[in-house]
Amino acid sequence: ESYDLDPVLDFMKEHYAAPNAEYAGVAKGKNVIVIHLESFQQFLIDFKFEGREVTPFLNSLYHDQNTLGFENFFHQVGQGKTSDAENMMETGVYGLPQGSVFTTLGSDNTFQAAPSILKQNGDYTSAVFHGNVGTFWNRNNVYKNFGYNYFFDSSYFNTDPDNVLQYGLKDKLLFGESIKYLEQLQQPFYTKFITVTNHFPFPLPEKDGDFPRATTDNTAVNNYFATAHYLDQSLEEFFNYLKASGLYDNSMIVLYGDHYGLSNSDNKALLSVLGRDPETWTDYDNAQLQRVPYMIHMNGLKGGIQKQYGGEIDALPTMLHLLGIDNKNYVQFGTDLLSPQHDQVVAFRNHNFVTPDYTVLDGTIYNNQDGTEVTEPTAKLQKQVAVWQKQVNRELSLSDSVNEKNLLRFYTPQGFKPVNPADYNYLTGYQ
Ligand code: GP9
Ligand code: MN
Repeated sequence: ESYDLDPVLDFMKEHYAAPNAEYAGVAKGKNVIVIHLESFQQFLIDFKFEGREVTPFLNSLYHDQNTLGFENFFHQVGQGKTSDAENMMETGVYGLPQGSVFTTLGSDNTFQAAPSILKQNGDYTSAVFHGNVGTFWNRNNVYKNFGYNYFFDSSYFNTDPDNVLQYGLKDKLLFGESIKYLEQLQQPFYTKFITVTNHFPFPLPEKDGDFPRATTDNTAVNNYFATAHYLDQSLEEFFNYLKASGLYDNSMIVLYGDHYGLSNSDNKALLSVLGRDPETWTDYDNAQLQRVPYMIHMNGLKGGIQKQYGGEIDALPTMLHLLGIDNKNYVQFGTDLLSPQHDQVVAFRNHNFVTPDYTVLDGTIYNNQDGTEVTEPTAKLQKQVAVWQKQVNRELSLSDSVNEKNLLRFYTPQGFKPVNPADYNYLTGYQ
């Protein structure tokens, strides 16, 4: 099946976007701290509920002069939810059309993921901090194929019932209790903190936060702002620690939302909070809510709000170029968001897509200027949309073949050493 590789490598050659000279290597040798914002949607940024900013800390970070804040960055997950986001963010390959690539193929497939790339280009030590059991989403096996040196799962933390909520340790405790491990890591390190408190249907005990609840007929909508506010507070506490410890000055901090928190059916109740008329709400509006934050913050970075369209698939090429590592020889389906050649066609897992000017959902074209359906597209527009759809279909099917045929066992990028998962084991904290 290695001949299946050729169309993949052809696509990589055509689709490659070179680094932006202004940003290439500006973070070289810095620690990388990735913060996974569970179920956090971009509409929460700068959003006020009953006159109060839901996420004042993230708002200030988003507008900080040392932050690249992406305004049109979309999640691209399928049924794998968090695990699809992780796969895209760390390998540059999509999740599967159905199910989760982590659970179905993650134990035995060959990956060329961020931890191993950074290990081999800068001798980075890598670790994940996550307050859920390590077997969830088959992470304990997948991370060995990613080349993570450490995986601090719930067994490393104090998971008394009062400290845990739904999928794991409350976020403030995750950040607080991870510090003793973080400080032991050899630098430069590449770390990922996966939060969980802001998870559907967003229950939060009154003692953990007094942010006002909405009063719609939908519990998830009512609670969403309180758990997002709690997550925001946990981030502020963590940043205060990073600054006090000095880690802030030699780290690049990357934050992203993994996928939507409120689904299209929840959005009906959200309208009243957003002040939108249900009569005018369409699939176009649901698609616009699929934006998630993507922020890159580093002391001294030339920041600014970024308008280019992109998604989770573009994150790894962007990060590698900032670290001075060229992704040219890697099989990654996205492009560096900062590159002049960045491809702004954003594919969703279901083959729908958005571009800066149009949103195309099951073949229906919407104009992004005013959100209206283009009922009589010109021949020129129809042709252009067909070209975009063809590329989206090609990109997703090539990614599916990489996953389903495990093609990376046949392709080792020049200079890359394949990962041996047997080199890693994640002993629990209590052994
Ligand atoms: C599970 C947590 C939530 O450990 O990451 O996963 P999700 O339900 O969002 O996929
Ligand atoms: Mn998630």
